[in-house]
Amino acid sequence: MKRIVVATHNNHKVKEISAILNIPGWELVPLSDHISNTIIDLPPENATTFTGNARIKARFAYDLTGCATLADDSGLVVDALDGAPGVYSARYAGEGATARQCNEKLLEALDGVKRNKRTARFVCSLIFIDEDGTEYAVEGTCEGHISTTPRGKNGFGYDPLFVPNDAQGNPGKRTLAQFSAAEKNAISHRAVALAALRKLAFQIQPDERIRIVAFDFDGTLIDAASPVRLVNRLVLHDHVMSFWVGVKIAFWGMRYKMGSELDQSLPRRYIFGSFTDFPSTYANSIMVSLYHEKLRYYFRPEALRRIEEHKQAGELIILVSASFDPILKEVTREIGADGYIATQMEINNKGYYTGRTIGFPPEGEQKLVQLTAYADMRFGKGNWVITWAYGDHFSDAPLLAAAEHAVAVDPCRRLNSIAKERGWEIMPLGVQRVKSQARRSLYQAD
Ligand code: ITT
Repeated sequence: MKRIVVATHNNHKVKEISAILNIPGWELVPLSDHISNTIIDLPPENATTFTGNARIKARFAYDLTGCATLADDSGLVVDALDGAPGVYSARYAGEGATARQCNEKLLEALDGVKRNKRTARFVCSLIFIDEDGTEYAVEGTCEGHISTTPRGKNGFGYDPLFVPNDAQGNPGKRTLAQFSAAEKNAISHRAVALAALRKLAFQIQPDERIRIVAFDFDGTLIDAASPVRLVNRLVLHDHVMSFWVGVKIAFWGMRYKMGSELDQSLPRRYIFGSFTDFPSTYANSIMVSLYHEKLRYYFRPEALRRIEEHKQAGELIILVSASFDPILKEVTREIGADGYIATQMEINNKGYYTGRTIGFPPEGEQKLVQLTAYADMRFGKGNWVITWAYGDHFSDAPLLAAAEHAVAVDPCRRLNSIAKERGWEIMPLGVQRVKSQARRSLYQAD
């Protein structure tokens, strides 16, 4: 993934920008994280325009890092105050003032001003500097008015006082702090500016829906079942699980692969049952090393090839797997996927796994339910579509059915017949299997 360094110290901005921008193949990294967790002072913002200030921040970060850089300068422009606080929005009530103090000062300044004279707009100027130094400047606004009392707890800065107009341009009712994050990200000045940037610098049209490719992990992206491999390791290597429990789960794994209707919580219960005696950090390190020492050698080359093709076509890769969070996090990082959904296990306040899951694990119909919730939150309702879905087991069928193109990868017998019936693509049984020696050679370059 290529990096866009975001030149800001405002974490709210980073959150909003990350939720909106989503450029396939690029990741956003705050400047302080890029420079190994050091807080770097940004230069003084002494320009008189939003664009001028955004350019000061962007140039500074670009000169410092040599990476593609994005800077946002934004603020509130109130008509009755001749455009104040404007470029001084962050320090309207003095250097280092809190958002609450700025809001109080604004209410005082507008004391006695009638509702129809309280019109205002948020402005966001963005400067994006590409890796080769090319600069792109865009701006977005959000029209509304200033309410007479602060309302709502979401967002930041002047959100509790700013009431955006409704879709018809009439005065709205709720303040931005009463909007959910997704609602704000659909209409804000930052969203408008970022949509313009997506078009200008990345040629992505504003009305184009985000195209998601959903990939199951076990049996689909890899030619193995990670819970079964984990059990293997816990029995033979870490000696924290008894041999007979191991045999029981191996047998379960064989029947699962053949497509039997089975209780999917069984391996999870045994695995996390054996983790309850030591801290979750240790359990996580076992899962991470299992990935690096074993699982990554079982990637199906054809699946990796498909992923690269989807990335080239500008689609986002989201892994959806009932396997465990620490494993999926590693996979996502290594293959440069754009996100993942995995089983989250509960950790108690002493830092030990309790053996219970947080919410439902993403298996069966839950895969589609959770992917929908994730995408609605990240991209906004109606802004995305599942173009392709890949799975190997009949329990993946609801997810596959929701995609424009479904692919049954080396499928169990039941998924094989569902796929034939519905005309889904079938990646043939066994064809993608590579001897483990050959698999290793795939990674010799690492
Ligand atoms: P950086 O300079 O580090 O990016 P900052 O918060 O100082 O962070 P600005 O100089 O751009 O950023 O000041 C923007 C101020 O305008 C910000 O502190 C808020 O008070 C206000 N503001 C900007 N966008 C806003 C939004 O979406 N909602 C509420 N207030 C906003």
